Amino acid sequence: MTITSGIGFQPVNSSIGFQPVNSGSGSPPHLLLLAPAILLAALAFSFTPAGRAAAAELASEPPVPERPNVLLILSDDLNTSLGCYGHPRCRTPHLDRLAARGVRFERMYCQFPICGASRSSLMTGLYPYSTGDLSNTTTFRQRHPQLVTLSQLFMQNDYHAARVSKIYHMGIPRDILAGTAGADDPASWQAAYNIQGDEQNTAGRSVDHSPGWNSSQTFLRVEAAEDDLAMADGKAATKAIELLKQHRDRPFFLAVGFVRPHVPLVAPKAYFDSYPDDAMVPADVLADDLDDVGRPTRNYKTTGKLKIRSQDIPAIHAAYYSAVSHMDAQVGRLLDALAQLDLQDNTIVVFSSDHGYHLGEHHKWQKQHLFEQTTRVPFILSVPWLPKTHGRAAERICELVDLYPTLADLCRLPPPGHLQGQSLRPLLEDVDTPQWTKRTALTVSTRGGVSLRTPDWRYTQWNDGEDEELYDLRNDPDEFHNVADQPKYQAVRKRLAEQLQAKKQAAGA
Ligand SMILES: [Ca+2]
Repeated sequence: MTITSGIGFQPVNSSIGFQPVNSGSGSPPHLLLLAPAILLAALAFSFTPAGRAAAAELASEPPVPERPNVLLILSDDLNTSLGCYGHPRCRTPHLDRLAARGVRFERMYCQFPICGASRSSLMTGLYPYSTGDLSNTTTFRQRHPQLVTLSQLFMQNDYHAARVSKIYHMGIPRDILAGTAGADDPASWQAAYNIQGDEQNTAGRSVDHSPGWNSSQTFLRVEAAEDDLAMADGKAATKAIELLKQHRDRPFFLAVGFVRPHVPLVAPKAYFDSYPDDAMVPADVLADDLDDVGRPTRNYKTTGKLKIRSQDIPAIHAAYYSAVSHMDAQVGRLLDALAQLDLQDNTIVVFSSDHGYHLGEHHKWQKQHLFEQTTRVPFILSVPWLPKTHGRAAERICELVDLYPTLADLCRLPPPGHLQGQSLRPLLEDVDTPQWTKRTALTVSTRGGVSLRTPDWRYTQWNDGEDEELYDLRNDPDEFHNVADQPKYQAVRKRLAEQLQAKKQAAGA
C-alpha cells in the first residue's frame, strides 16, 4: 500500500469491499498498523472467484484516493456542439481529451432550460418544483433555509469549497461588467471570486448579428484584440489555477463557471478567423414546423420574432463556435494545471452546461424551449480510477439532478435525505449496466411548460396541459411532427401523460 506523499490520500479499493480506514487527512502511522488486518482479509477474499477477478482488476487500475478532489466546470448556454459529441464543425480539442479520460453522457437533460432555475436545481439536488425556482431567480433559500447544497456537503466533510465566477445565477453581461455575485448562495462556499470583464465593451471589431432585436441578449460578436487571458473566462481560469496551487495539499471542491458561449460572443479574434461564415451550415428547418405546436411556444424567440435575417445565420453559428472554442481552451488550461500540479489522478472532473441552446432549429433561438437542442446538455465525468469506461459514451437517460448524489457517492460522503436524483456511478463502471433504471428525464420551463423525455418519445405540455406535443423519436428524431392529436398515438400519449404527472408529483409539483 502506498501513500501519495504530500496530499494525504491513500489507495482504497472499493471494488473488493474495503472501507476507508483513514478519515482524517494524512495519518500514515495508523494505516501501517491496520495494514496486516487488511492484508489478511484480502488474502481470504482472493480465494473466491469474485476476489480473483477483483485482484486482476486491481492490477491494472490506478489507486482509489481516499478523499478525491472535485473540479466542477459549468459552461453557460452551451449545447452539445462539441467535437467529442460528433459535431462536424465546432472544435473542442480540450473537452475531447477530457472525454477520453472519462464518460460522455449522450442523453443528459437539464431540469430547466434557463440559467438560474437549472443551476439551483443542480446545486441542491432538487427538481425545480421543489427548489421553488421556476424562473431565472434563485430563491431556494427562502423555502429551504437549512438545505445542504452540493458544495456545502463537501465543506461539512472538511473539504475546502470555492467558487470562481458564475455557478448560481448571474446576469450576463451585467454581473460580469460589474464584477458582482448575482444570485449567489454565500452559504455554499468558503471562498467566492467574481470575475470582472469588459464583455461587449472589449476592444476589437464588433458586429451585431441580430440588429433588429433590441435586447441585451442580441447576437453580438466581439473579435477581441487581446488574448485569452484578458477575457472573462480567461481570467476565471487564471484564478482557478491559482486556487488549485494554493489548495493542492488538502481536499477541495472547486466550482468554476465559464460564461461563454453565452452572448455577447466575445473571444480573441483568432477564434473568429478560424470559423469562416461560408463553412457554416444552417439547421434543417421545415417552413411549417411550428404550425402544429401551441400558441404560447409557437412565437417565442423565433427567427421572425427576433428579426434575425437569413443572411446573418451563418455568422451567428460561426460566432457561437468561436466562443465555444475559446471556452474550451480555458478548460484545457485547467486540465494542464491539474497535470502539472500532480492532481490529475486524484481529482474528479465534471464538465457540463446549465442547459442547451437553439441556433435556428425549429426557427428558434437560445433557451426556454422544450425541444432536444435546449433540454440536452453536454456532460463529461472523469474519474481517473475508473478507467474501464474512459472514452466511452453512456446512452442511457440521465438528469442533471443526478450530479449531486453521484459526487457524494464517488467521494463516499453521506448524502442528505432530500436528494431527488440517483448516483451515476453504475454507469461509470459499465455504461450499459442494467443497474441504471431511470427511463425518463423531466424538464420544466416557463409558459406552463413541462416535458418528459424517454428513450423513444418526447411528450410536452404547455399552458399547464392545455397544449400538448408528442414526438415519435424513432421515426422523427428531429421532432418535426407533433403527433399528439393523431388517433393511432392516443394510447402512448395517455401513458406518457400519466408518467409525466407521476414524475411531476414525485418532483414536488
Ligand atoms: Ca413541428
